[in-house]
Amino acid sequence: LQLENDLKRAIERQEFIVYYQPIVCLCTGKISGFEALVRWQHPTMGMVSPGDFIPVAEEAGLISLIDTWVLQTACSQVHNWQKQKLISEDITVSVNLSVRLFSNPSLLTIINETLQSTQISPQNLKLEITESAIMENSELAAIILQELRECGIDLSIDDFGTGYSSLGYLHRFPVNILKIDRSFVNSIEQDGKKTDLISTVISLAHKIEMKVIAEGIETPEQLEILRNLGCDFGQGYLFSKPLASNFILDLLASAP
Ligand code: G
Ligand code: G
Ligand code: MN
Ligand code: NA
Repeated sequence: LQLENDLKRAIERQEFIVYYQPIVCLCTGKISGFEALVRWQHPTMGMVSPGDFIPVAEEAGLISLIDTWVLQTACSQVHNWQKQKLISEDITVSVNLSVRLFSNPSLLTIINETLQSTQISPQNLKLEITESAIMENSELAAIILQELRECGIDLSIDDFGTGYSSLGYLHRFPVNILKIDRSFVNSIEQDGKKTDLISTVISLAHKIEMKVIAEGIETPEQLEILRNLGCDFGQGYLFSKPLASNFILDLLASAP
């Protein structure tokens, strides 16, 4: 309950920070975009992980507010980097959408207002939605996803493989990127079955014109396997952990 009360004041007290984790093109090795990941700098508890406070925020009905703040912050950050010519025009930012915000009737308005006020193009924004968010109300989800796609926003299925849905089902929805959950990437180099599974997922995804991002790449061996399987993009500690914006600047300065 204390945490819930603290959360209520966290936005106005400016205790949230957005970290950015690079998403790398496995063909070129170049950064293609960043995933925005929220952090909470609690005044006495220190850094609280989203894994710990997001469930509390959902319970307290605060998650849409937090997500909207992250969306706004990440879009204006990208606009700033673009304006200063620190990133090229095609670099994207991926923002996580909670089930709550996803099914909020004002979602489209929120997104459009954010694009307008931050002056970024819809092509620069990607939204990440979990399988469960889609499954919860799939008829409504299909409509919302279609509207978002019509705005020109790419849609990613986050944590793919951890839910109950299959690609055969998901491909009916207008989503165009699949993020393979890190539990499938973890120890792939010691597990031929995992490699076969990921290989099948990548082939199927490509057949239905979806791009694939592998999450949680930690070793050069994992990277090599995934690259050979034709995986399009990668994300993980091997490239970089999620970083505060000023550290992203250092990373960009030292990038090839
Ligand atoms: O960044 P981290 O490693 O701790 O993230 C833990 C979880 O929190 C992940 O599942 C991630 O999707 C989620 N998460 C991180 N940032 C956000 C956010 O801004 N909004 C929502 N809804 N979830 C987030
Ligand atoms: O659920 P979602 O994919 O949005 O969350 C991403 C989460 O994965 C964040 O908590 C982020 O900090 C974490 N993460 C990113 N890269 C790695 C990695 O290489 N290894 C591990 N174990 N976690 C990672
Ligand atoms: Mn995500
Ligand atoms: Na994920």
